[in-house]
Amino acid sequence: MTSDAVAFSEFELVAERVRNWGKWGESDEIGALNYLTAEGLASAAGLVTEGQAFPLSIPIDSEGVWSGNSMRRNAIHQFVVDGGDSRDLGEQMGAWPQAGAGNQLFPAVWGGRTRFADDTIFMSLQGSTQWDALSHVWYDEQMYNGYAAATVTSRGATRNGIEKAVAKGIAGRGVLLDVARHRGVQSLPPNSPVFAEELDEICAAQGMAIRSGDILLIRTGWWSTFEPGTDGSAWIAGCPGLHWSCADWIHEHEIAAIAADNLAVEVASAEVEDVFLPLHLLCIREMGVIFGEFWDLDALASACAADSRYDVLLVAPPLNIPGAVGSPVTPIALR
Ligand code: UVW
Repeated sequence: MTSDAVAFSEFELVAERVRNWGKWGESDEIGALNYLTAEGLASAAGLVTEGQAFPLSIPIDSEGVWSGNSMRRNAIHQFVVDGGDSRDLGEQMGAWPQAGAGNQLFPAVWGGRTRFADDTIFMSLQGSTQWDALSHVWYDEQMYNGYAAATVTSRGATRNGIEKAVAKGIAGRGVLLDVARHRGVQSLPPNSPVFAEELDEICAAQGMAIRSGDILLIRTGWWSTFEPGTDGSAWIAGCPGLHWSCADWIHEHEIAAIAADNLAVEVASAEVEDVFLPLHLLCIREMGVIFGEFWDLDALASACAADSRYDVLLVAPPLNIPGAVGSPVTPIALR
């Protein structure tokens, strides 16, 4: 935390101002996704005029940013049936004395011509291109809409789980705000904050008016600075992004969700006394605005800059993992 960190009491004033608890009913569990409407989606579908599709996900593999991190791990991807197995596993399995009824599949299938491969993955749900669920963060034992933190149990989140966002369906108008291009840099420098005034400047420069229900795509350029072999810890600690004071701007514009090409959407350096990731708390806990992290926005940004059109149809469904506090996603921007 920097020495000029503001007092928690100042943060609390903002928190009270932007809190959306009860706005969509006492039992609401999707927060600002309520801003996504049928009209908004139909209108966003009209943005698909060029026939271009941009997948916005980073690779899920062992070369990610979490090397040396004890909380999150890079993905472990392993094969259950591979190409060598597909040649002679049937014969070998048939010879195994411990082959049970389930394993009889192998000799049965391998007796014919059909072959297949199968694989499995072990990964941190927060470790790659993802959505944070509304149950991902909290303070003072309460999360979005006043639910008790204790409802996030070792069996999963019984409130605000990612499956609630799945049921809503995350699709609508995505608006790219290209901060890096606006500043004329490949990437913002480490720990560079983005303030609301700059968001307004970018909207004006890009000719964009933000509407209720928009999903913001914030490009800092930070993802483009990561390569396999990069010191993940330094990369994580240096993440530039939105300053927590953007909370009022996000609230006033009725943003449905925010995704960025960095670790945390917000700048990594804490600037509020006793609070780690203050914008997470203001958006996810107070407003019910979910965050998307590690989104690769570079190819989309080039296409948007080429024809000066920065809005897209965004389709970004989380995986249907009941009780999960986040989910991997391969978002698609269509234009
Ligand atoms: C934390 O690091 C707590 O959250 P996120 O992965 O959303 O940045």
